[in-house]
Amino acid sequence: MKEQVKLVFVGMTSTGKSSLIQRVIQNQFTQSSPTISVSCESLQFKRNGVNINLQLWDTSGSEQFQQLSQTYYRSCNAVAVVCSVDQQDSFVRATQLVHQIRSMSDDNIRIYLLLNKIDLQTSGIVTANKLADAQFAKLFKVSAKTGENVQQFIECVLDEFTESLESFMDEPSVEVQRAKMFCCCQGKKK
Ligand SMILES: Nc1nc2c(ncn2[C@@H]2O[C@H](COP(=O)(O)OP(=O)(O)OP(=O)(O)O)[C@@H](O)[C@H]2O)c(=O)[nH]1
Ligand SMILES: [Mg+2]
Repeated sequence: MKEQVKLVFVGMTSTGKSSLIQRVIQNQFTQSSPTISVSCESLQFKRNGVNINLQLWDTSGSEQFQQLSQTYYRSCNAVAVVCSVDQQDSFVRATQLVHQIRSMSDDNIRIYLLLNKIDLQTSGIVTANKLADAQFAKLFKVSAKTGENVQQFIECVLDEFTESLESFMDEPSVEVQRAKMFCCCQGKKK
């Protein structure tokens, strides 16, 4: 059995979305240029006997591609909303994005807040904590440059996906419930 996890990175331009994806895929940090349009990379994992294809979708933070980005987070399992410690505007943008994602996506979508570039300074942490609390989103303080907490974030996405899959499996399907009802009626007739 192969499951697909679609994780989309959104956030203001220059917050480090492409650099974070590069850290996950290649475990390196090199200068990147602004993303044009959308791109996707994928990685294979195995969790509790389930093969998982993790797709990492990179979107552009620039205005001209906003419409396009929306079409990607409409159909994904999880979104990483990226802010940067040195860009105050990125917190405002992150709040707008969380609202937009919630209004346009499935209720089951997981929203994570990533505070990137923590190698530079720690000044954005208080704002990011407040934002995460207000939006009920899990916060990861990360650095694409040093790699700090990046793997932990990916592990969390995979773990939460696996847990949701297991709880879904535990729920009796409509067919099973119907079958139970049917058996019950049969029993009473006898
Ligand atoms: N110090 C530091 N710089 C970073 C980090 N992550 C990214 N950068 C730098 O920030 C700049 C923007 O990074 P990108 O990854 O291109 O940002 P982006 O969010 O993909 O930007 P768009 O594609 O325009 O939306 C680049 O100069 C990166 O080298 C980090 O963790 N620490
Ligand atoms: Mg980019």
